Amino acid sequence: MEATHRLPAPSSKEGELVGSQDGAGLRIGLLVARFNEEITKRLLEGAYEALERLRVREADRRVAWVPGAFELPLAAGALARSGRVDAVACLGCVIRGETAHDLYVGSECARGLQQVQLETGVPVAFGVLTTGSFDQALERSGGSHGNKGYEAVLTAVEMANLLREL
Ligand code: INI
Repeated sequence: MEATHRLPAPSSKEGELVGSQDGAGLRIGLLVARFNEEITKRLLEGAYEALERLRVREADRRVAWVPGAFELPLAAGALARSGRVDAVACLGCVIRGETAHDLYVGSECARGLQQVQLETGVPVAFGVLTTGSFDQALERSGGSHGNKGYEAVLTAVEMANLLREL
């Protein structure tokens, strides 16, 4: 397993389909939330590393920032419908606070992103951390638990390729 991610490696028997992790020729959108920017910048670094390793060309990348995770679904919908990308990876960080605010932000973000991918048919990867502490977020953005930004790009590429085969 690579230190950058904790996703199981794809394996398939003859006759089974699995999306390739080759991003050459794919157009990938990255949306990043500024809230908890210290963490989301680390997720973005992981995402860029994955784009490089998976050979997604610089001209095929579209990167945009939004204020917080709550805004990710709206921007993901616009990008998915633009026809400019084959998949979108969304990066954000929701950390538990004293009130229930984070629960609303995190669940609406997840629900909204799932809705966008189901409605548009464009894969939308959920690279949004929902942690109980800042330290847990650090561990998952390039620490001992890998980098969810890297994973999100890997998922976006694999799903874009799989949809072409289905
Ligand atoms: N946005 C986040 O991305 N993470 C958080 O932890 C967070 N909390 O907990 O407040 C958060 N709030 C802002 C939210 O995403 C919206 O930007 C804001 O409510 C305006 O719509």
